[in-house]
Amino acid sequence: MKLFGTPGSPYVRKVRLVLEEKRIAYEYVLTSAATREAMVVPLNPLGKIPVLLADDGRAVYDSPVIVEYLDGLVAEPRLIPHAFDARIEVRRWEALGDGIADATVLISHDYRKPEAKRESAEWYEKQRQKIRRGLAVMSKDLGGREFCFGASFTLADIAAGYALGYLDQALPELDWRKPYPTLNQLATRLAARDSFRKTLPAPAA
Ligand SMILES: N[C@@H](CCC(=O)N[C@@H](CS)C(=O)NCC(=O)O)C(=O)O
Repeated sequence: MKLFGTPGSPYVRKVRLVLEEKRIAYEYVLTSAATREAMVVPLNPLGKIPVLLADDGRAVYDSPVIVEYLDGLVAEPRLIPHAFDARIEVRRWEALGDGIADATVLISHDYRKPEAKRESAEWYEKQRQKIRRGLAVMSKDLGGREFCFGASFTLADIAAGYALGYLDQALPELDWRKPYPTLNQLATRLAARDSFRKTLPAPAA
């Protein structure tokens, strides 16, 4: 199986975390803006990464669908519970992580534009509010527990961990750790796992 992506994409890291946790062998195919048209578009008409090319030849996207595919493909360790309520809770955590990552991607991409072409201060504040509100709910729902959902590691922890890691990398000035000490502890615990260490992107040069 092949995963198409770039180390800078938080969604690609999320999928790599799942592959590592489930110990699924894969070939990581690096894409770039220059190769995207030729490599990604034939697999995903939306032209977005990550895309997974499964061994049976099917292309799977986007990251929530890839994660579901991988969790169904290899039974253990199960990252998305079967039970309905538990499943919805874990997927809600995933949506929170993805939403925080979405707002962070928007801000960090806009930062790279020349100043005159950047979005307004109100737009930036709106994105930051989504991040802050998402963090507040993550913190409240985590409470004093070790795992984001239930008594073991699930996709909920991957979702929180990849989003918090991406915040550190893309928006270090947001300094979320002080206001959310239990999320800070969670992020520190997760960062020590092999899967997180192995997929940590190199700092920007
Ligand atoms: N919801 C998608 C988001 C994927 C996404 O936006 N990927 C970005 C890279 S971080 C991308 O490929 N952007 C190129 C584009 O939008 O054309 C997922 O979870 O996979």
